[in-house]
Amino acid sequence: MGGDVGRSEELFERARRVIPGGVSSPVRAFGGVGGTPRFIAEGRGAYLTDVDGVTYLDYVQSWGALLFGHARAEIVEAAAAAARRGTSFGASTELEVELAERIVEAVPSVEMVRLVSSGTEAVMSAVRLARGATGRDLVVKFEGCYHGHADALLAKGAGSGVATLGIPGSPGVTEGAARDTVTLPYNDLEAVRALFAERGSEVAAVVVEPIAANMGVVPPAPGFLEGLRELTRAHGALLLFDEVITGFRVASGGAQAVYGIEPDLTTLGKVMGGGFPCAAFGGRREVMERLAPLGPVYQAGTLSGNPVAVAAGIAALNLARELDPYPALARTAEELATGLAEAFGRSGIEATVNRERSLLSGFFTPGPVRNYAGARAADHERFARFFHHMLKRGVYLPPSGYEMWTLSTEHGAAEVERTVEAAATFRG
Ligand code: HOZ
Repeated sequence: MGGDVGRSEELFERARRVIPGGVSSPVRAFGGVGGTPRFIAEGRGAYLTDVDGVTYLDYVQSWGALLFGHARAEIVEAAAAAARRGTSFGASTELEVELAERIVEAVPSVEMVRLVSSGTEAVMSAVRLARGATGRDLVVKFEGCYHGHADALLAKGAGSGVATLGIPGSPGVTEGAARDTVTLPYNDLEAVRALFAERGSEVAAVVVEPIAANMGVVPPAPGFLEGLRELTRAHGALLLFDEVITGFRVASGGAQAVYGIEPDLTTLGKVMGGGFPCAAFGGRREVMERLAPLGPVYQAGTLSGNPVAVAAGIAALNLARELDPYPALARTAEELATGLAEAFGRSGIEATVNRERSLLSGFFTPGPVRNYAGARAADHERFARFFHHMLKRGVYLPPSGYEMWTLSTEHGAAEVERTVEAAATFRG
């Protein structure tokens, strides 16, 4: 059960002297919920243990990177074996060819893929490629979606930590970058139609999370993704699905396989790296062939295709292929979502639990939550109280009402029951 935080407090104080805010990534600082961020000593399956020896049921799972829970033996062994053969070569390996082949085989629209080290890098590079391939500058994105922290994608309203901190954008993003980015409301196809009617010939790419998961979870409205596909095609713009979260999490083929829509470009990360820094962007051959060294669009990286990360990624994708965990994950998410909604209902707490496949999150609002305005209208102070209520009962939720709750294959009936029981005693 949540209790002593002495060692975490000590470490946080020490960290703040040498790391801005004491963290390597902003949301981890608990700014959205207050209190002391837990410093983690180790993880096993669905559980984390912090440096004070307290064990928590973990719904962060490295922000979606872990599909098979913490320290899954097959993944750890694959990475360790690769590391013993050398940790980085800066040259091609058989393993990276294998991972690329596995991605091309699994993700319907991807004919060629380039490996990189993070989701941010993947989307940033895919946007440059889209601009290079179309000869256009404008990028359209959606409020509350998060595509990493590259300038073009941070401008004018992003989700995740930017939403948690309640900041409109970021100093340091140039006016030029902001000018070349248009942000529209998620699920508002009419707004996209109007933008294309006015500036269609300027649009290089529409970038979208096919299931939004950085403003809490917001599923696409029926027809929204289909409409984006039609509009981009009609106007010679590229459609970029950011599947860093959904790729290999909602299905092996990602959200595009679930909805039957083929984007021109796709970005992947998180699950495909098995918990290591490994990400990718891919798409239609003729677009990908514009990349250096074949084409003029430049992109590179010393640690791209790193053999340890790639070995871990292949092990994760092997598990996904062998176990086909997706139907069970979606069922677990459904049970959890239903249990939470009933618990809040019994306590008279106004809440909306959004779920799509295995992705879910709760909002303290009667809802419905269909876009960022809806997510913002939720009671985030109540979420902060709920977060600490759960933490005290040993359940570690993402420390922000703008983040999804992540399930792994190690979350089963016992974990759902424990979570719902803890939520049932929350009084607001
Ligand atoms: N942007 C990530 C959540 N959507 C947070 C990454 C982290 O803090 O590790």
